[in-house]
Amino acid sequence: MAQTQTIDRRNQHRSEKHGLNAMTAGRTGWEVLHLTAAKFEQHMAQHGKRTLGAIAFGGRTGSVASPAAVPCISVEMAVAGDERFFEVIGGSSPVIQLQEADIVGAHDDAVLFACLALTQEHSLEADTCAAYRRLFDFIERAGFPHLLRAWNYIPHINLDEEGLERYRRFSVGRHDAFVAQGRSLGEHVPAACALGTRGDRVLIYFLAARTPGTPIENPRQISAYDYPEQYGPRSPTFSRAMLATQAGSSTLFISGTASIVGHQTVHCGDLSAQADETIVNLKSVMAEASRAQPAAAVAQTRLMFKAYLRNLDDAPLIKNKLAHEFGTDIEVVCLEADICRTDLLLEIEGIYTTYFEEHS
Ligand code: 3EB
Repeated sequence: MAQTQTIDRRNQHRSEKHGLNAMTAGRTGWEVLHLTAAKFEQHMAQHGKRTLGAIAFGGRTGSVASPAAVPCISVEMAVAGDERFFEVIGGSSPVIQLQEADIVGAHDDAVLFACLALTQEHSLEADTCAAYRRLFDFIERAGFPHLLRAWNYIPHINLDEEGLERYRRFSVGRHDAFVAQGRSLGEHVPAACALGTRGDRVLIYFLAARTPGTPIENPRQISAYDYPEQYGPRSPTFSRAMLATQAGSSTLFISGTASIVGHQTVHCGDLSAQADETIVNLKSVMAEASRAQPAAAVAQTRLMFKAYLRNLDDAPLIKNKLAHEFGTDIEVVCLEADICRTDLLLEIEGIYTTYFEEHS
């Protein structure tokens, strides 16, 4: 019943968009925000105490630091139309900060943010495996064993390293870590993305929860964890999306989504057609997720995208296509990044939040 309603409902409530700030200020629970540099400063001054973490895009260093007194990671990726862009993980007070070796993080009652920056010491697969195992130990010890979403940023992602592309080496290491920690390789793998950066360190950040989310697949695509061997010796360990609910709202983390049908890249070399196919895939995942939504009345929705483009000159076209398909009140940021298949020109990830009407 709910599946056909989500998009329409959002449009119906478009005029309420500016009520979001009031909702954000008075809300409890966690949320992901996408902010400009100016808004980030303002937001941190006001809400720093209940902030779990921040990710700065456009910066020059791939370092983990806490300039804003919260766990923070900096991703070297050019941002269309701006110097910097911030992704902020907002939580509820009290926020507990944690640090273990090279991992910094923070959690509130419901959700945990953790990040690390990796200097390559051995092979990329060995380093990735060790990093993922440390991250798994970290979230498990903190009491948040259920991975919702993982972001992976990898220098020279398409570079061949002794006969195997670095993305494929990364996939091997990640896969091995799931196996080594006794984690499921199919059901309940997190939503994720894997993109190239101009930096020199592998950056990984996680959102994890005390209770499991609901993984969502895309009927138009073979599950990534079932990809055939032609895409690498170990299949990528991610789900197409993860739905996480909290009191009053649900959040759909849509994984990096590209012009793939079945397991094959389609529209090689054609940016516009790849964008259209990607949008069909985004809609397909969202429709699939709406079937798993709680059967509560929708008060408002919010949709934001990060579009990764090999060429930032394509940003206006992508923004136009997304606005045309999803409405002009969506939030879109375009970032310059290499995509993990050499024939893909773009990849788009999303966060779709549904706020439910309150019951008394
Ligand atoms: C794809 O659908 C495109 O390895 O974590 C998208 C999202 C992709 C996540 C990952 C890879 C990953 O296969 C690539």
